[in-house]
Amino acid sequence: MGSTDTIFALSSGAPPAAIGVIRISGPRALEAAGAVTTAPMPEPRQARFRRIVDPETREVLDECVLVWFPAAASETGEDTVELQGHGSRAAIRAIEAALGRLPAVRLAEPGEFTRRAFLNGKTDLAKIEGLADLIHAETAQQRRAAMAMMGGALSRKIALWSQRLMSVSARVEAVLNFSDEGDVDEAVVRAGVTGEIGTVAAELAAELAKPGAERLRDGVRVVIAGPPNAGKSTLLNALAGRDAAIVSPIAGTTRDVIEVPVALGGVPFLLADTAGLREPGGDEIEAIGMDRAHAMLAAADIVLWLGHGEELPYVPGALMMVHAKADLGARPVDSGPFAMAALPVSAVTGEGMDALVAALLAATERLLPQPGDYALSVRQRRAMERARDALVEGAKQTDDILIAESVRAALAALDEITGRATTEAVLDELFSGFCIGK
Ligand SMILES: Nc1nc2c(ncn2[C@@H]2O[C@H](COP(=O)(O)OP(=O)(O)OP(=O)(O)O)[C@@H](O)[C@H]2O)c(=O)[nH]1
Ligand SMILES: [Mg+2]
Repeated sequence: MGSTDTIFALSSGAPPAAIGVIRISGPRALEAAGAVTTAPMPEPRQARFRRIVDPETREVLDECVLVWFPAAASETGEDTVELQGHGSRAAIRAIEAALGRLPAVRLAEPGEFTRRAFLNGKTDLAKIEGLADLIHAETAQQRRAAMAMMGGALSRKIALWSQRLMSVSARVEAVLNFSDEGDVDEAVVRAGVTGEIGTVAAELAAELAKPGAERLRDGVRVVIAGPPNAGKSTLLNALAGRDAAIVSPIAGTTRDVIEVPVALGGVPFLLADTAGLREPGGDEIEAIGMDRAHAMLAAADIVLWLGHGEELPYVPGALMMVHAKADLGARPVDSGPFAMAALPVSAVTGEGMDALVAALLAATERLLPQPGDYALSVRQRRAMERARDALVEGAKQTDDILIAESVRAALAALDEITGRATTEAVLDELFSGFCIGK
């Protein structure tokens, strides 16, 4: 499977659909498109109506709008043709079979179009990760962060850090090469170099301290907990907008953890309903359910506690006291170390629900990237950590050779983020997560 193969794939969504776009990319893209259509190729980037035919039988398989993009200005950096036909399963299967019979033309592997764009210098890995996130974005917040990454916000910062480190490198080399000639004041250069290395290390550390992409991708973990019958499942259902959990007047209804992803105010949340917590004494299943509830509390970003303060177990995450069933009347104010105003909420009348959602959104501010900012993926974070560590080490060194070595290591780690330095294995891993046709 040489990279000079011409590849094709359905790039639009799964058929049946109103339209189905088959993309062909590679040195034989024009030839292949010509073989399965009737009239000559239109001018580049001009949309023209064409019939798609079987090259052997000349049977008409579909009708389409054909556009071709010459290599210099195409997305993949190769000649690319788009056949924008109908999203018919049978038509697409027939067209794909016809294309697949042409010599040196084959079905694309997952992410292969994007991989070619990367290899042809059309984009970098950070932008590609942004693109992948955009495709999978389900909430407004995810979309904004993905757009920032895809638009090159991180790539630009990496480029600036790299430039500064390269200039540091040049200064260190100058000391190394010309120190015996007496025209370089070694001490001054070395102090400047150490200062700049420390500054970049601090900037990388600040970047790493920002919220990562995990919560943006998986949702902020909100655990609803409290004593049995407090109204936890009813509250989960009200927030989720559907009857995800069973509700009943019987204390001990919920046994297992019920997780529901939901977008509130454009922010992704993963809500979890848990078994009511009370003194042991119930059956074995209830005991297991309570163990699970405790495990969820330990991993929660935010806990909605529907009981009194005195009943509250230790929670490491943010805590919000909720006075559920507020329609049934006020409740006595908590006393003691956990005294904290409880938000009155009724899942039945809707009272306090808007305030609860607003409080949840406010609590996510330190957990999610700021609107318009990107979030680092685990891969990007690891590389950036290595760059920071190398610089922290470098700033401690007095030997010029070791300083130069640290800066080189940091530069190499930063290059991994954009893919200037990367391995086949990293690319395979990254692109395997893409769909065919992307
Ligand atoms: N009036 C009123 N009743 C409510 C409200 N929320 C829940 N209830 C009722 O309280 C009872 C218990 O509700 P659930 O949501 O099952 O309570 P839970 O905390 O999940 O209970 P367990 O799963 O047993 O721990 C049900 O009969 C609900 O209809 C509310 O806001 N107002
Ligand atoms: Mg319940």
